[in-house]
Amino acid sequence: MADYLSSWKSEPTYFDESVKKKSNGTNDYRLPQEGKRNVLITAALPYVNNVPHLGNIIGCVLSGDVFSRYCKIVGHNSIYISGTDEYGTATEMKALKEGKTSQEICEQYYHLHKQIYEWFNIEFDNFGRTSTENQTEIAQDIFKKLHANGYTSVASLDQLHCGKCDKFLADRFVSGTCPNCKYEDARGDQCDKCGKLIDAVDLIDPKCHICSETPVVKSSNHVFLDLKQLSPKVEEFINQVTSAENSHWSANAIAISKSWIKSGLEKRCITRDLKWGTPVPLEGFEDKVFYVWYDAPIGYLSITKTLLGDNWTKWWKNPENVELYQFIGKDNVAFHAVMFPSCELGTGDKYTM
Ligand code: B3M
Ligand code: ZN
Repeated sequence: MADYLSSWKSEPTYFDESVKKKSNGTNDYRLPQEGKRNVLITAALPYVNNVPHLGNIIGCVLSGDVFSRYCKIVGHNSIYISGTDEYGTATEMKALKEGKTSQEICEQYYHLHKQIYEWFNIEFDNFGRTSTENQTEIAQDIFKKLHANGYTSVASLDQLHCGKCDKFLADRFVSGTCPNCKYEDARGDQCDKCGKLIDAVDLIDPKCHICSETPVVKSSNHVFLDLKQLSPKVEEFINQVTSAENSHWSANAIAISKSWIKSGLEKRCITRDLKWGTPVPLEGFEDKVFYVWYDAPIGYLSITKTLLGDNWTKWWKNPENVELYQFIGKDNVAFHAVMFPSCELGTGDKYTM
């Protein structure tokens, strides 16, 4: 990996420099302006645990870049935001495999991602990361408002626990035989052979992925987001955006989000028994973090804050004057079009959506 990194000749960290120059410490760099079209553009945040491949670049980063360059050329006022998605089991697993800490993995791969996009001359206004203070602040603020407004609940959940590692085995930390197709190396969240989503406690002959011991079922408390209660609000939002004359949602995005609404939203667990993630600001949850998919879309907001300081809200809490364009893959539609908007609406704050 070190060789791979040092073989990148592109010297200057080009957008850091430009950000420094333009912002000049005044935080007035590219804020929405009255009388202009203010266009906020995001590209899905790639997981930090892998080397980016052409699929990542073609899938959304390059399309977003083309659109952002177009906006700038025609004189719209726009910023283009992305960064690495750094929390969750994917990072913890990689760290275990490489004998490093999660922080070290993020440090290494964040720079690798950044350099590769620079090499492709992708012109972000900021390519940031999710493991920051700004992320904690905004993710906790949104959660506290959801909690205060009665959109969360706490319930006990059965999970596999490894006595030897003293660890609840979330998602990829456990493997066993798939209860559906009997494939012997199914993961705790999904079977790679038959593709079925799995509840880890249903695995046959489960084994801890770290030490190979047999885990036992143990229950612990988790926070759930009450999507059912939020469903009318999010349905109204989806209908309103997709029926607007200037709607730009893809046919895929419309079909996927409407089918989620149609089949009915259920409450979803938004916490995990992991160490690497945004802390949950609730008594009794000191050992848990937010689920990576609760956290990830908030990355767009926190990465904007890293660029603009408190002025981030001028883009993200300004629906009257800002148009938001998000470039994402089709696997990420439900999270961007249903789950995250539900969280935003549940806070009662006015977000740019
Ligand atoms: N990291 C999944 C992916 O890379 C996820 C996207 C987050 S976007 C907020 O496909
Ligand atoms: Zn174990």
